[in-house]
Amino acid sequence: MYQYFTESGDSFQEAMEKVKVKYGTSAQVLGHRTVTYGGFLGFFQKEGIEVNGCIKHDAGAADRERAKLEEEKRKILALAEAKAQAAQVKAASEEKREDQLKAVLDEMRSLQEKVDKLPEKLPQADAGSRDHPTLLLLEGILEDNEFSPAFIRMILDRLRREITMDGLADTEGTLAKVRVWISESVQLFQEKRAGKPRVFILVGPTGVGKTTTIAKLAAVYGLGFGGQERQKLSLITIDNYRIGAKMQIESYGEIMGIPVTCIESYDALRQRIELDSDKDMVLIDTIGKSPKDFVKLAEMRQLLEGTGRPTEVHLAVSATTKTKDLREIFQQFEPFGYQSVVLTKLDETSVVGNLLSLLWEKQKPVSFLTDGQAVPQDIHRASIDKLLKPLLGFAPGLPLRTGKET
Ligand SMILES: Nc1nc2c(ncn2[C@@H]2O[C@H](COP(=O)(O)OP(=O)(O)O)[C@@H](O)[C@H]2O)c(=O)[nH]1
Ligand SMILES: [Mg+2]
Repeated sequence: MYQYFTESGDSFQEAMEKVKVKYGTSAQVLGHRTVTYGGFLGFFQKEGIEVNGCIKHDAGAADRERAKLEEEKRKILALAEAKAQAAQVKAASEEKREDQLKAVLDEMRSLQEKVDKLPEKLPQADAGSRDHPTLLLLEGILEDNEFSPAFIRMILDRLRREITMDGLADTEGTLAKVRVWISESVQLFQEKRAGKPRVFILVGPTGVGKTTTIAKLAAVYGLGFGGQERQKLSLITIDNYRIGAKMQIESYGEIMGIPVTCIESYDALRQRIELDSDKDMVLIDTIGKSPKDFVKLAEMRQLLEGTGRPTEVHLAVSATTKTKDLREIFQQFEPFGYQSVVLTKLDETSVVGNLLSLLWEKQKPVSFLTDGQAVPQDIHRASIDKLLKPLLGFAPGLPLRTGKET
């Protein structure tokens, strides 16, 4: 059960102080914004900061406290009775007995008041919410961005270890620091110049945009799109399932003036690579539809390594994939020894924490990002700025929550 609150002050610190005094340390701050308040008819208004958040009422803790008080009450009643009996036995003066009873009754009354007030009372903070408000704020922001629990733990542990209480009081500064740590967790793929032709194989689940990405890459490397030095290219596809797929890549090749070969056997692949020895780069589009394709892909990679060509395997994953499926895909394609990841369809999602968490967990660099269907403009070399741009809540003025309620 949550109770929501809004508090304002001249500064963020002042508003936070009010929150702490009013709601205690179990209050979780969800966001803040600049507001104008006070004044009369628009004059003498002040600019301040409004903080909003919620308090989680732990029903269990309230029940436990109530049970404890009931037990105490029972004990006191028993004690009162025993005292009353003892007083009678001793036949002490009437006055003294009354005094004793009065004291016991007062004690019981105050206890009863405590019990009555219980539902309005703030619950005991649990271990997590005893944390500094900035840590709670950050935890919420990271969760909103769908970072994995392991990633969030890594960031919070580092904050507890490296940032002092004074440091945490500077919320903006702490947010900026965490953004830097997130950026440091990302690895960018470094292209190596390791001989000719460079063999670039794109693997990945069906429908993530591999063929489209190969066409975009053909424009980048083959036509020098985006400032890249122009290279002599050859395109290969092993997608023989669909006539459409073959035509799709062939028509791109034709438009760009880049030769396209559709291979069906290892011999054909070996021959093609031999023939392409004058090329700077060979781009290979693949298909991963059935287990048979996977066997074929793994064997193809071995075969290519056998030719002594510098072979790079890149895994294409769609940014719209659910975390659980992403994990499975990363695992499933592990046997191909992919060195890098291409993130596709970034235009279709607003959260990237799940992707960033997995890349960090698997220690895989990112080579390219795609953010639309248009060939060739919707492809970009992976950069920290582009990857971190969708992050919510890390810059002033940006929304702090995705609007999702817990
Ligand atoms: N929104 C969006 N769609 C894309 C992107 N890349 C590819 N697509 C679309 O995804 C669909 C499948 O693409 P395709 O290249 O055939 O996928 P493949 O099966 O992996 O080869 C097509 O409709 C593409 O236009 C992207 O970056 N953003
Ligand atoms: Mg395809």
